[in-house]
Amino acid sequence: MLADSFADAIWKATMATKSGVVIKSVGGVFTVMTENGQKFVCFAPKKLRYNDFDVVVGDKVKFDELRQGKGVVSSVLPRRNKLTRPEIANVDVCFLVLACEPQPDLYLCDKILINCFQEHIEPVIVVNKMDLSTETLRQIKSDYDSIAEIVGVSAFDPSSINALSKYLTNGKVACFAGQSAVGKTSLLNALLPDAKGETGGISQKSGRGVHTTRHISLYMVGDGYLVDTCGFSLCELQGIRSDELRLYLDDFVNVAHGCKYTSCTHTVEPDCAVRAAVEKGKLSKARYERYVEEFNELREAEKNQH
Ligand SMILES: Nc1nc2c(ncn2[C@@H]2O[C@H](COP(=O)(O)OP(=O)(O)O)[C@@H](O)[C@H]2O)c(=O)[nH]1
Ligand SMILES: [Mg+2]
Ligand SMILES: [Zn+2]
Repeated sequence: MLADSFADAIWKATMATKSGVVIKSVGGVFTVMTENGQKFVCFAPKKLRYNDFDVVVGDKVKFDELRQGKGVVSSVLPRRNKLTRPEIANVDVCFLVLACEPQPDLYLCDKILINCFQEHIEPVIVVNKMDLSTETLRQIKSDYDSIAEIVGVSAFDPSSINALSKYLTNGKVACFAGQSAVGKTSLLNALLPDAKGETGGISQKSGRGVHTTRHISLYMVGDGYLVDTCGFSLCELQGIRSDELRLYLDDFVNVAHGCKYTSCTHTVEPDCAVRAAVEKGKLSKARYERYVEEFNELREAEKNQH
């Protein structure tokens, strides 16, 4: 209920309740798209917008329709997840972009995969710039084949981009993440000719990421939505303790039941099944080494906090 007055009650009784996805948010005005593609300009009453429940892009909401394409948000449905940079809810898929140049930063790649796992986001590793070299795709496949789906594309080859469209179904929301200059904006522009972002990685004018000054929006692509800003918060590990890092590596979890200790961190403990699998070549040695480095980094940071 929005208001208690009699006039409001009558007014409310004449409205239709609809549901949709918030595709844009500017200064408390939300654009909500319904399943059949209709857009409504909505506002949300203050009491809905408390704490974490402030309405954000990606939220699935119910709203009461007013006249002329306007509406009032009446409830926000439970979220699958919420990213902070950019602020966006209910991300289903992350296109983790890599390329032959700049050289892949696999530490970053692992961090993004860990965050995806934690946030219940399906990662898809996208090896871009296949027009320059196919070697990176081969390497990434040997390291990550069992961990995520991997597709090779070139932002300059529209037919290869179609491989990404198949993840944009059933209203799923996808975002891009990855290091600078791998071609995230180029891929976005190839998929979304209307939402021209600036390519080249760093804005010439401000020297900062070009996306920081823009409002984020969702764009309908096929049957799903694409976020027009990269998922920066997926690039940093936040709130993960060193001793739980192991739980976010799917391929490690699969063999860890064989470790002598259930709390095994796979670093120094005896009878460790993960280390044994690495030695036998069943788990990627390089990925294991990155894990140990990440583990030690988190441990150091924890020590310094105390
Ligand atoms: N050869 C080649 N160059 C690309 C491709 N995609 C992007 N680039 C170039 O890589 C540079 C960085 O691209 P950009 O989209 O700005 O990367 P971002 O920093 O990840 O957003 C630009 O000069 C692009 O033209 C590709 O598929 N092939
Ligand atoms: Mg960019
Ligand atoms: Zn172990």
